[in-house]
This record gives sequence, C-alpha cells and structure tokens, in this order.
Amino acid sequence: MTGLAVDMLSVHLQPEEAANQVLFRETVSRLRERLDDHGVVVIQGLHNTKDCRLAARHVHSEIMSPWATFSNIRDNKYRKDLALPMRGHVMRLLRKTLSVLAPVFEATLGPNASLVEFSSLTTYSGAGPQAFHADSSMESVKRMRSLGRMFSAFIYLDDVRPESAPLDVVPGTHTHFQFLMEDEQEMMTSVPFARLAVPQGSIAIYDSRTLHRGAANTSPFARPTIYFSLAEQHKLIPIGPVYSLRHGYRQFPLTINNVILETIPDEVLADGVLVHSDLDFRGFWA
Ligand SMILES: O=C(O)CCC(=O)C(=O)O
Ligand SMILES: [Fe+2]
Repeated sequence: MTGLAVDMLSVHLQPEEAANQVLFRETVSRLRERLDDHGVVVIQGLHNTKDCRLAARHVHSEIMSPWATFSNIRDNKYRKDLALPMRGHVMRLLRKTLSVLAPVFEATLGPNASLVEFSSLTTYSGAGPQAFHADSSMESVKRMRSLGRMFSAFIYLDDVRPESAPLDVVPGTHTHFQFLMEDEQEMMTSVPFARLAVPQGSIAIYDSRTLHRGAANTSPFARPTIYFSLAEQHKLIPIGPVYSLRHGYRQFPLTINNVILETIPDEVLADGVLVHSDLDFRGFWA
C-alpha cells in the first residue's frame, strides 16, 4: 500500500519549520508518537533539492572510487552500501538533519544518542526485493529491556517511486515480531505492508526491531540515500545490524552532539586516507 498508508505514517513539516529548521513542539510529539506506536515515521519536506543533489553526487563519486569497499548488506548484488567519510556535502546534510531532529531523538533515545552508522545505500535498477527482516533481534523481553533502543534513518536524495526500491515496512511490529514463533514470523511477512514511496528530501526513521525490507527496483532509476543509525547511550547495542561506519570513526564514541557542535577530533575526521571525493570536489563544487 502506498498513498493512505504513507500518509498515516507521515508528518509534514510546516513551511515555517522547514525554513527555520526548528520543529514545533507538537511536531516533536507527533514524531515521537509515531515512533513509539508504529516503529516507523516519515518526515516529508525536510531537505531541499539542492542539498539532496549535492549529496547524491558526492555519494556517486565515492561509489565510483576504485578504493570503495562495500558493507555486506542483504541482497547486495544491485545494492551498494558504502560507509561515508564525515566531510563535504554528506556531512553537512547529516549535521542539518541531526540539528533539526535532536529534540525527537532526545525524546525517544534519551540525551545525546550514539552515532553507530553513517553510510549510503544506493539501490540500482535490477535489484530484487530483500526478504522481510528486522535489523536487530533479541531472544527475550528481559534482554530487550537491557539493550539500547536503536533507530535507523534514511534520507532520500531523489524521489522514491513505488517501483524504485522503496522501503516496505510492517508498522507496529517493533514490539513483538522478535518473540513470535518461526511460522508466525513467516505469516507476518504476508500481511499488508506500507510501501514508502516518498518525495526527494524526505526521511524515514524506523526502530531497528521493525519488520521491513528494501523493495525491488524495477524502474530505470537508481535510488540513492544516505542513512545513519543512533542508539541509546550507556547501554549495549543490539546484535544484527551491519554497523556501517568507517573504521577510523569506531575508535571514538561519536554522539549527536559531536556532529552538531563539530567536536570530532581532526585525526578522527581524517580517517587516515584521502577519499575520492576530496579530489573530485576540489574547486569544482566549492
Ligand atoms: O534499502 C532499504 O530501503 C532498506 C535496506 C535494509 O533494510 C537492509 O539492508 O537491512
Ligand atoms: Fe534492514
């Protein structure tokens, strides 16, 4: 289902909120409610076309680099998952996103959540559907309570059409999917799901326990995204996700505030190597 299902899971920003990059208190509550109740929310109209295009070019240039190494995600033949350098247009987009959404993450994950993934996922024409899955799993409610809550957020750098690899989600599964018997889990993959065909500049945030998949791309267009994952601080993080983050950044416990306040040490930011986009963008996009 697209249309109505996407509307139910979406929060549209008021023009004033998008322009000032500050959310109204009611918007923060609405986003929190969706995340608590459905395990997924879409925010439309967060980023403008120019920022999305610049980030998409940056990602494309990184993917084309002969040194690019890709993370091992599900069904990755036509899906390229590339952990990103924390610089340039993609970093600006991350900073902008976290600055605006900080109150939402504070309300759901507590103060200053940890940044555990910063990556890009481009799904090319010809990709088949992934199997429905939850990114993290845990064996008991007790275990779930002791683990940190974790969200992943995809920023769509181009319009996502129903046939260009949208995210399919089964809302509300974050509370119990883990604890179903195997055949019950199987049944959950055949219930109606929401197909998040959303305009460029939207962001989808989902709980890592929510049942979802990357759908097929039968269109001629690639679906470029950047994504990040945040987890509650001072708790163990769930097992399951690929934790797609450049190796150098794993040495330092990165948080939302490090990104917003630009307090990541230079040696961590440098990550040891010159990246392809440094050459590509020199003097070109400045
Ligand atoms: O591509 C997407 O929209 C989702 C990808 C995904 O769920 C995964 O690789 O675990
Ligand atoms: Fe996933």
